[in-house]
Amino acid sequence: MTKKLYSLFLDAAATQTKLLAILIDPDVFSIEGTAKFLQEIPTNTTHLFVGGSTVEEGKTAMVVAALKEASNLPIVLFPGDVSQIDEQADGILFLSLLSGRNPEYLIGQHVRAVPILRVSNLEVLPTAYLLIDGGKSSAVARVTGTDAMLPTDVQLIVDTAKAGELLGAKLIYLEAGSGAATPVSESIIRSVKEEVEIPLLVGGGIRTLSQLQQAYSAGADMVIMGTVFEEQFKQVETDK
Ligand code: 1GP
Repeated sequence: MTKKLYSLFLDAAATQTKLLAILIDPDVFSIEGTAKFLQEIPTNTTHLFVGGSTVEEGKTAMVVAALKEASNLPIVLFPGDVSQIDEQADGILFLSLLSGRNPEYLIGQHVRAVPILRVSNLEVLPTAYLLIDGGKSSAVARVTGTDAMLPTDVQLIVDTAKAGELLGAKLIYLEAGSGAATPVSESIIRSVKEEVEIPLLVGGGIRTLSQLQQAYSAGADMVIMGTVFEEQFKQVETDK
């Protein structure tokens, strides 16, 4: 890849080109099915994200290696913790969970990541990460011991995202939680977009084309989809 990941985000935002990341959770991904999985995802996929709230040690490296081998798409780590950092990827979302007040996920894991990041070529993307209640208990809330923000607290969500930008985050990620019953609402996306200038990522519970388009038209620069393709692929495999 000649262009750096972050400049691709900025270019896309400037030209209104919408980005689509498919999230692969190494814990449930079948490495043998990599090529087939990549055929099943949308042709307009721009990024592969790899990560999960809890992933068996060593599994991320195997999945990233298999994806690198089979695809030219940029691979971005979306790690639940420091054990999921793998330097074969192109970049890493350096997530600070600003919706919560657990120091471990605000700064603790980050400090522990530095010895690894210092000697890797991963492009680090500082990301303000906000968990917003998606109508279902989420792994992020469970693992981090934090509460999701209430979707009705729009001003608090906007202020939190803005605080992230002022602290130096380069991306904002609005997360409803993997498999959420309700994705982040258009009004939340629109309100955050009006306030922040950095690229806006939205994920959690987005399953249909119309939900995807709604997120884009409300102002998401990138949408992240995981569960729907995980399930579709399992179905394809079962039907064989
Ligand atoms: C989860 O935002 C991502 O971290 C994707 O969510 O699995 O619900 O698509 P889904």
